[in-house]
Amino acid sequence: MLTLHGFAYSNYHNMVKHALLQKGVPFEEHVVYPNTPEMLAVNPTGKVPAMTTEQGTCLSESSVLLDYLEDAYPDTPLYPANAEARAQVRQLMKVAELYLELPARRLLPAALAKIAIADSIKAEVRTVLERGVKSVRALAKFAPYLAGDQLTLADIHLRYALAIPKLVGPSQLDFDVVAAVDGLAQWDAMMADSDISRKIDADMSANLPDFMAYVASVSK
Ligand SMILES: N[C@@H](CCC(=O)N[C@@H](CS)C(=O)NCC(=O)O)C(=O)O
Repeated sequence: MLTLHGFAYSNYHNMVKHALLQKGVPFEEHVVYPNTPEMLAVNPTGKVPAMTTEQGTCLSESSVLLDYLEDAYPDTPLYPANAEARAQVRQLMKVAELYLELPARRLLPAALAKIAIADSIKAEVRTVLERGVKSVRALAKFAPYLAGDQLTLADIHLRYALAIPKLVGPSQLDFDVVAAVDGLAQWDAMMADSDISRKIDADMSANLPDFMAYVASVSK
């Protein structure tokens, strides 16, 4: 059986877990934290998530894992069949990662461990987030899903890419990224209202004490 390595508080882990559940692919979860010997044994970067395929190959990088699942388990596709529409889904995913998730992540130490961050860095992060917000405004169709009437990987990716901007935006920048895009709050509520999202959110809450212990152990 396929194994997903990581932990339930990780938004990147949850993107892949959501896709696995959506596609109905059987898998087991191996709880492991970043940069530990166990994680490094399955992913040389030490980052979460990684996957061991049914054939025993170790793979990492969430976008690679998502594409692998589409290739290896084509039933219940999460990309549209049409090449342009697929590219638009990938464009939304890339925008969410580069201009929302990654910049917001720079403020995570401030939000989680109360580590001081320079105002100049906060200003840089805000500029990039504004680019992301403008792009989502332009690209998302909300019909009712991001790319039209079918749920795609863009929806799954953005749901979890928004986790960090939602956490750090209001607390560190006084900037509510979700409220800044018309329709995004309604889409976010729609995405939360599924058995899969509820399971992932419940697993995430249950993992919080262990995750905070991990954060405390690496912040020493
Ligand atoms: N580009 C990676 C990013 C994964 C990532 O940043 N994961 C976080 C957990 S949510 C992590 O492992 N952080 C530890 C570190 O950066 O050392 C992917 O898409 O899988």
